[in-house]
Order: sequence, then structure tokens, then C-alpha cells
Amino acid sequence: MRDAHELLAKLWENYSNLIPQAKEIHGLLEARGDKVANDHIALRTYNDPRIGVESLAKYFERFGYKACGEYEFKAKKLRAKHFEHEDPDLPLVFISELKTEEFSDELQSAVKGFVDQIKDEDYARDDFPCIGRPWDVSHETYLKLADESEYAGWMAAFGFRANHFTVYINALSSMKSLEEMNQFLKDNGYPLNTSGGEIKGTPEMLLEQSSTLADKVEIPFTDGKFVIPSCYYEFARRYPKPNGEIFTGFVAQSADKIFESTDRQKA
Ligand code: OOG
Ligand code: NI
Repeated sequence: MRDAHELLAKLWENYSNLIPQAKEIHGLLEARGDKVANDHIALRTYNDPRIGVESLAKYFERFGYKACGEYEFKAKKLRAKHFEHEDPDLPLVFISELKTEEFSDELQSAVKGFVDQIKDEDYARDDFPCIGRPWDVSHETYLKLADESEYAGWMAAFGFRANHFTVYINALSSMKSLEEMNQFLKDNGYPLNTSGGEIKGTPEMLLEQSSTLADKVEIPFTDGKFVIPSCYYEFARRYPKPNGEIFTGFVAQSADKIFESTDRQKA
């Protein structure tokens, strides 16, 4: 693999092949004459040092990404960092990790069991960030983990991949606001994540975001195939800071709600 562009292309291929809505929405925007630019992508992991944020980040840092902001999510027991590349055509990368020591012994030993299954040749791959799930897990274990933490369950089922790409609203020509985008999505039959309101953040916070609810897909487990929420698509509009530069960080309060796009719906 030569560079970050190639890694991002692989991440998109893997993500858009898993969830129908990504290619569909991307196609609908292109049909309006829009060129779709990505604001950021996000990956998840557990804080086992073998695969924690700093370890996953290495696959991006080797191609020029640099660590920037750091974020804490107390209630969800997560920590995250975001990474930027000097090439303006490359999206930001947001990587979060679950603070496993704050959960039950069962969860901690399940996670250790997953990580113990990852092989040296897996780690050696340049495309490790989209290798998928390099461990076996039962649906029963998935459900137990998800009951403690939706994030823990998602990670057990899906492993390493972009859990969303994000359309950069500022770069679109056919619409300018997140309100228009949300209407467009609903008109085309894509339900939105309404946790904390359809739009998270405000112009004063320099970032407005919305996201679809994750597509449900059939996933193989050791005890059979089950349909569970997978990945989602996000939309972000950024505003300039007082010095005129566009804000490139994240807003923890909004991100906290965006995480819920992959939750199992209680309905
Ligand atoms: C990431 C959620 C946070 C954002 O843009 O604030 C996020 C996730 O669901 O893993 O992407
Ligand atoms: Ni995001």
C-alpha cells in the first residue's frame, strides 16, 4: 500500500459493500451533480494496548496522519482522538476506544479472548483498519456485551472497519444546510438518528452533524446468522473560527449522541 489515499479507498470499499445506504445516498447526491467529499471517518476499538487507539492510529500515522484533539465520554466509558492529514483531500480520522476496565469481569475476559485470536499476520497488514472481525464470537456473547454497552457489542460483531463515512456539507453544490440534507434523506426513506435532536451542535459550536440509523445486515456468528445494526452515514457542516479558519475538531456532546446511531432500537 502506497499512501493514505489507498487506505481510505479500501476503507470506503469495505464500508460501502457492507451497507447499501452508503452507495445509494452517495449515488443520489451524484445524480444531483454533487461531488461528494468526506469530512471524516470513524473507527472503534477496545483499549487493550494491542489494538487501542494509539495502536490503530499507527496504520494512519505511517501515511502522514497526526494526532490532534482528544475526547472523553464518561457515561459511555469511551475515549477518543482525532487525526488530521496535511493533504486537504483526505478526511479527518476519529478513533475511539472502550475503557474495558470499567465493565464486568465477563466483558473484560470476552474482549481479551477476542484480541488473543488476532494473528501476527493480521497486524502486519497495511489494511488492518478494515480487516473486519478477526475473531470468532457467538450471537449470545454479542447480546450480553451489547446489554452492558452497545459499543462493546458492535465492536465484537464488526471489528475493524470504518463505522461511518461523513459527507462534508460545505463542499456540496446542490444544498447548503443540514436541514435540507435531513429533509432529502427522509424524503428518500432513510430514517435519522434523533437522539439529542436531528441536528447535533450549532453554528456557535462550529460544527453541526446529523446521521442515519445504521443499516441492519445479516452477520454470521458461531451460533448462526443474525440481523443486527451495522454502519451508518453521517453529514457534517463546519463553521469558521474567529480567525477565519474552518474548525476541524469534534464536539464531545454531539459525538456522544452520534455513537447511538448503531444502537439496537428499543421499538
Ligand atoms: C463515532 C461517533 C462520533 C462524530 O462525528 O462525532 C462521531 C462512532 O460512532 O464510532 O463520529
Ligand atoms: Ni462522525
